[in-house]
Amino acid sequence: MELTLVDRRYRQAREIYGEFGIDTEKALSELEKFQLSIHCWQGDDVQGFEWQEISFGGSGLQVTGNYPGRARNAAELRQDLEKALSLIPGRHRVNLHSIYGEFDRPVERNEYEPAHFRGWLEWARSLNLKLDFNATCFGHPRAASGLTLSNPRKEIRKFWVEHVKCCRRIAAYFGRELKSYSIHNLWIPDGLKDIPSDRWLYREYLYLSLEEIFEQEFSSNLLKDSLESKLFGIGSEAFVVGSHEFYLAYALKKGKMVCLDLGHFHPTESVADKLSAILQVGQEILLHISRGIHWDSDHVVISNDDLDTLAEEIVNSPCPEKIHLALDYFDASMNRVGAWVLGARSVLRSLLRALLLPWEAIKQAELAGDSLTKLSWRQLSRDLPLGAVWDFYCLNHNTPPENLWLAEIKDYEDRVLSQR
Ligand code: RNT
Ligand code: ZN
Repeated sequence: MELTLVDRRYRQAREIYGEFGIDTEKALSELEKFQLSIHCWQGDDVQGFEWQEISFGGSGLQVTGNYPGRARNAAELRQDLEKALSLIPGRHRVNLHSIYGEFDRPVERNEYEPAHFRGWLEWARSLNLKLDFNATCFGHPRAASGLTLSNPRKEIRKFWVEHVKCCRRIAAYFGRELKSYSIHNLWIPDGLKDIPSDRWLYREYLYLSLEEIFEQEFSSNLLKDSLESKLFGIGSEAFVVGSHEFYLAYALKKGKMVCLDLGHFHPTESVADKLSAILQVGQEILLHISRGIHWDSDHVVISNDDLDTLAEEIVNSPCPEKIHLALDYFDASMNRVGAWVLGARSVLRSLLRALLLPWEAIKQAELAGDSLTKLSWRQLSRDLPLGAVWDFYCLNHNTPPENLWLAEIKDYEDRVLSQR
């Protein structure tokens, strides 16, 4: 599509939205404010660069597919991330897991240090990117039982406590060096496949482990902690130690964030609905934007009602700066770089859609008790030319409009990925 056509379509769209009292220019400048934290682990199927292969047994995670071209080292992963970022409009963040350190000899997870992440730091600095971070309490022989921070065996708990402590220090190092807080998110696979006989025991161990982990305090300019719950996982079907209630209670009392993963709740539960509930009291929230299908929580994000409703809640929040957005999915059955682009662009497009809804009319109708009018406005808004505004935004950020990014991914696949 030529630039002039995108321009013309936009001008027409601006006029159409204008007739409904919607200011597209304002929506476009609002959209600039949203940053996504792009998860590095989509690029290599959550393998990382440790000397031993990651094994998912007991980990609660499973990656399926064997599409060719996955990144095999840090240089390839960074190259792929750069490609993806060049197709996503706006300035975003990158989210690392600890297994993506660069190690020149075998280093155990309780010995990870900032030095192992210097390569990432320098790369981020050169591109003016900020980094977020995650401890990796899975895919390791000491996690094979599926119990880490809540393991009844003291030496195993100690190992994982030390690991998470190292990871918080690394996140704070990113925060300090890049002059922006780094979010450290903690998800653990802990749970039981079958009916627990002593739920209290595991939860008390997890509580005590967290107390030890958070003993070291950091300024929130450097580090923000978040805790991610799950309803169930593979191997933890009957019981999850770090449930939503567990972490929500902990986070509220201790001034931490909860991380809400869109794939981690019962399908009829709405994460969108939780934002305004938690933020009445809670300080901040991290979102793991994902797409759950049946038991799997990590499908590539595309626009659907869940995402659209989430975006509506975010743009309508009086405190959107308290809601941190991160992607979280992994699919090894398709071009992995394209999967990043598709997910990130879908989130941004849903945010734009939400910014362009006729909120005044909708809210007025609701307050007047006129449900029919409220719903009719929503229905009508489906026919507004969102795509024209989105394409204009993309081009203004030197990224391709919606019908052209896929060709760039195919070209990258031919030139780079298929050579691996
Ligand atoms: C797992 C959690 C967690 C992971 C990443 C790799 O169910 O969603 O966030 O996806 O840490
Ligand atoms: Zn997650």
